[in-house]
Amino acid sequence: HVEASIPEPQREAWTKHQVGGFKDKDGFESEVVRHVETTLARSLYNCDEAAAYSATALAFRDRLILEWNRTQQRQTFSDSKRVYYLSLEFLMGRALDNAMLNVGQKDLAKDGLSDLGFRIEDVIQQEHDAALGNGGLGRLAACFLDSLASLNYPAWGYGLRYRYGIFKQEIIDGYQVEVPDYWLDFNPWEFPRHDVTVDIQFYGKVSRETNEKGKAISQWEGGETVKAVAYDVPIPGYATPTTNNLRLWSSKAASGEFDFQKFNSGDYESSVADQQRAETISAVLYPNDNLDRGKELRLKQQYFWVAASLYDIVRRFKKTRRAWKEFPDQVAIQLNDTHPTLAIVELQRILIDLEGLEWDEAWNIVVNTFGYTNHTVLPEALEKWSVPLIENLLPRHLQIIYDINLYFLQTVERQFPGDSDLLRDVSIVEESEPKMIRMAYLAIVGSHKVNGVAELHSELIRTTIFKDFVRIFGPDKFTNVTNGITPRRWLHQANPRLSELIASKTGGHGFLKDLTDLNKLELYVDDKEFRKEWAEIKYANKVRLAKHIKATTGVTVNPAALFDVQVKRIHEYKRQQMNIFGAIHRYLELKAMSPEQRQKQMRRVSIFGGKAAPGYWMAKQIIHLINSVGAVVNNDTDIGDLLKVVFLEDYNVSKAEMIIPASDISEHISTAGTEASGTSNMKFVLNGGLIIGTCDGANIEITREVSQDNIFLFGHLSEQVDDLRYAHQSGEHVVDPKLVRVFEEIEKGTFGNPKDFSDLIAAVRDHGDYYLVSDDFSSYVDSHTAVDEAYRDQEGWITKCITSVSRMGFFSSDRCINEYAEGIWNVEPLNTTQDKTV
Ligand code: T68
Repeated sequence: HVEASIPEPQREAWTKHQVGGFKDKDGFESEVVRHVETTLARSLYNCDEAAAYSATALAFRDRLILEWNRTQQRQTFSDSKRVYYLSLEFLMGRALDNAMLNVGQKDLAKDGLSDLGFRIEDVIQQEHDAALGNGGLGRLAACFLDSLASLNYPAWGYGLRYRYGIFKQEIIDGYQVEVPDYWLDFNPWEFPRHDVTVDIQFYGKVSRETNEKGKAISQWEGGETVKAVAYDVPIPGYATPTTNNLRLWSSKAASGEFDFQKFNSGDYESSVADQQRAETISAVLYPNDNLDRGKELRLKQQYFWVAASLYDIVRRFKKTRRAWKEFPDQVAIQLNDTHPTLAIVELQRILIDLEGLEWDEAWNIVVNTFGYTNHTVLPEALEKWSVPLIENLLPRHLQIIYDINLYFLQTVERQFPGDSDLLRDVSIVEESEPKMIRMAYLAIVGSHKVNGVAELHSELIRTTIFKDFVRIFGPDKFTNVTNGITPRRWLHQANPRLSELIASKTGGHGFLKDLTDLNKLELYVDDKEFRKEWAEIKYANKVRLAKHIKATTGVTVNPAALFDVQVKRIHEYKRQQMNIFGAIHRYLELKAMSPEQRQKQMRRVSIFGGKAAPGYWMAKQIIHLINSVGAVVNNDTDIGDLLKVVFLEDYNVSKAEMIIPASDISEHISTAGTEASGTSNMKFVLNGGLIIGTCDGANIEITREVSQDNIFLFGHLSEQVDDLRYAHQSGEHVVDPKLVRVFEEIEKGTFGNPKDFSDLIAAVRDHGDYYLVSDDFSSYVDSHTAVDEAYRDQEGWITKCITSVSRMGFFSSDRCINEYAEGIWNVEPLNTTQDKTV
């Protein structure tokens, strides 16, 4: 605020006292001790690892916020265009390790902590994950923030500050149990901004008045008001002073207090009810991925977050005193899926109702400001909101949506006269009972670019779910930006030894800024010493995971066995059921062998992890089946360590950082055409694991980069899916004989009560096998045989791994962010004068 800035004569006193943060190990130690003794009110007599974590985090936070301040000043003075990334989910994971690495002071902190009596690894482990997301979509947003800062783009993230992130998963008697994730007890990474608040309105009614100039003005009045309070999280770039901002909104009662009159008259409950109702808005993350449930509270969350963010963005723009038509030259807003689509309507409302612009001028600004990223073609995940629900909660917005639709359909009618089928098909309003608003259509109409997240996916949206819009708007509005991952977290942080080995061969850590530098590794693919170290690192990572498996499940696994990993949300389309059926098949084959034959087989550990949405019955059955199979197989003395099946509880970002570097083969086996991209596939390959997968999502582009020889592809293609489904429905569905054998074994009770798994079997055998598990089963099993054969040749395997890693440069989220910046946002990085070197 200009009003709050210090007058010229007093500024000297400020600059004299400017704080600098710690510079060396000594300075770091003194900051840690100061925080332990003052901020935490403890001493060297009661400083445990948790306190050491808190003090270390606070010391780094102080550093970050100084850079944050400077970055914000630089960005304001430069007056350049900013990017705003609106995402209902940010799956950040832990912050301390990342902050230490990005500012280049992990070694210093390691030595400092050791002087003070702590091991840095133990201190890092104390941190609770920030788990404000479900899966891929939320983690992508987190990788994007890292890249935006690392590439010096002026960018902010906007999200919700959930009090409860994704639930913690416990496995009890083989079943998933959900436990609340209260993560805010101590969170040093956020700065509450109690002075940055926005009043958000809900319900009420719209009145229309005519002003002096005879123009009709709509006013949204009455209803209830909730306060949005900003919490800022600094996002440090890697090896750059740029520290961007993630602003998360928290809801509070507008009065901030409960009603004392009600309270004093003994009506305690209703006196706190208003307050609680307001705070409910940002209380909890919805735990569904790729499913839309249409709950009112979810719509409230969406509007609350979008309205607060837009108010903030518009306030910042207005300070520049530019003309409205320059808004899209100053502001790019990216919609992470349709969850923030109301932002389109809200900006149009601000411009026409509050700022007095004409509809067309306002709409032009809106369309040029927004870009929309689609993350799914699954029909059950495409958001729709019922008209009565919107009408009640946001009456003015519904009117504006109808007007947007009217003008849109008028242009379609002019372009394709008399095509009433087309008008019905592309209408933002679905003529159902009740009527529904199709949010993806609204997002398309209100954005200048629409992108998918991998080539196949972008092609599918152009040719299937959005094909009519390609006819209307032309092909240029639709584009592809293949997803990427940040190599800072997913290589340097998760796999420090591999990162150092790569640095020793590629001439330093440059690959962490330009991942295509990895191609230099291909020169060393035959280097004996290098290969030996490579194998040792993988083995050490497997030993670490084996210890974790022992500690958390009690199962002993042999680190020399092939580790086969599938970790991701449990979903029928991702086909964990096919994986566990495959493991049963393997078990049956082993059981049928003579002991001599058996001893010639490859040893395997099948590792699963992932959460099921609490209301997703089939996903929960899959978890139960995996655990039930494990209970039998892991205790079968005929089998020994030829096969182990384990389910790792509570898969999250920090567990991923341990699991991914320990994988030999990982599974990305969705029904072709259903997984928009996948991003863990990239993480596994980058960490020297191979993948088995279908021709789906980014698997296809990974194949293009690493070549067919270094990936295990199987199964039907997306072009074949419709025909196969049609055949299942019309004719007899013949289940693959190997799968029939698996079902028989389950039904015999080998893995516990068969009733527990009957729906899983019925889905394939009796209900049309929508996800084509049977159609792909035999090629899946064959592909696993090929994996075994390839792994038997250890030298050949290592060659495949090194070659693959060297070709993964394309999958950096830096490449991805540069594509958005150039093709969608039209923004440039900001020059930071003194680029730090790490
Ligand atoms: C994922 N989507 C895609 N959705 O499934 C994955 N959905 O293929 C892709 O790689 C990733 O996005 C990034 O593009 C999700 O993760 C959700 O989590 C979600 C959450 C709420 C509602 C709908």
